[in-house]
Amino acid sequence: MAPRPTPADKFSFGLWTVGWQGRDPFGHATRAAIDPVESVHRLAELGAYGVTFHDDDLIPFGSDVTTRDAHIARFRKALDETGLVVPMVTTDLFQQPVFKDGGFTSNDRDVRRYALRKVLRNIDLAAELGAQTFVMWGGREGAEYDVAKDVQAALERYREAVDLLCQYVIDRGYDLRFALEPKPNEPRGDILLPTVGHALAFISTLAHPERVGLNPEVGHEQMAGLNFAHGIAQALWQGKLFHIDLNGQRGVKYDQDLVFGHGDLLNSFALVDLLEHGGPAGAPAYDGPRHFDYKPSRTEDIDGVWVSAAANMRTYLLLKERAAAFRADPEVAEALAASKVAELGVPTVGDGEGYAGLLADTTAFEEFDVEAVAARGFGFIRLNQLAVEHVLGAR
Ligand SMILES: [Mn+2]
Repeated sequence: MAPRPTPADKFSFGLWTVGWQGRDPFGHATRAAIDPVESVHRLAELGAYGVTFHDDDLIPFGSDVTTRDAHIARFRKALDETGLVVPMVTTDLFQQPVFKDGGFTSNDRDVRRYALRKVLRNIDLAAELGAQTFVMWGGREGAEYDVAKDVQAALERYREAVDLLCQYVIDRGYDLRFALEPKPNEPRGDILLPTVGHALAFISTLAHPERVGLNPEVGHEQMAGLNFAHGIAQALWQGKLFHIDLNGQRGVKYDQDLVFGHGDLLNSFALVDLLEHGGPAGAPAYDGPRHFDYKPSRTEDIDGVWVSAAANMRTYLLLKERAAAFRADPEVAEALAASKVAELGVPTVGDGEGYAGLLADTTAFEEFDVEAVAARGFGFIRLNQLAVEHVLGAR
């Protein structure tokens, strides 16, 4: 008995996900292209609420104005027919050969100016379609050769670009925020802003940091060997989780873009628990779109594409159910207490106590029984086993 997705679940998909034809560096496409209008209808039937796209997913690169308008009109009609919304639009500064050394950070100034013009045009479209978030994944902003890229200058140009785009959005009065998407490598040997942490540090240097947050992707952090749920927790703590890309990845290797939960299932459980119950008093910590950025593996035919799209949503809802059961289990509550998980929420030094009070407290040091406290176990394995058993449906 699996829960059925509804628009209230706020599931969204990129056109490029279900539309991926299976082309990889070693092989040709294994599937035909899908008309974006068909994707909108199929995703709506499956229970999604939103659809997202890169400019070039919807409007073939180089289209003249009449052709561009026609593509947008057909897409709008499909949105009207299905009720699907466009919560996010993103930019393609990676596919075309002109961007082979990047868009905002290409060594070639003319390319940088062209990239900004392309993005400004796409921002107008995002605002027209009512998107609240504009995602920027700088897939080509990077290098293969250390001596060929002045990284400090590249970061300066990256900042210049984001500052200019923020100013544009502010001056136009658009209700649009930017979300940077970190990735460590692929397609470039090394990509700038490789992890959540790097991107957060970069944002703090911007002219309008309040307008810029993150769009972290499960697989991108895991490609760097990092804990995705931890990265999301820090993004939430800093008020920077503007959007999220859910998918699956099995360890430090090429970007797999598997179905959500088909990689590290336990970390996916922790992630869903965090998103759904990690706010104040168990409220959702994140209320934005649950956006899937995955690729139906090239072994799948067109039916397999829609099966995989449904699988993302079903897995999310099953994990949400399991997380709720975990939170409601009295034995879990008892194990959480024994592990002092909530005690970490208590400030280490009391209100008004300061270092003077701490220095005056002999129980904190002089009379503190180091050996007795060191001998106490935290019971984390018991707690984690309860989580595993809930994920397995054994409780
Ligand atoms: Mn990916």
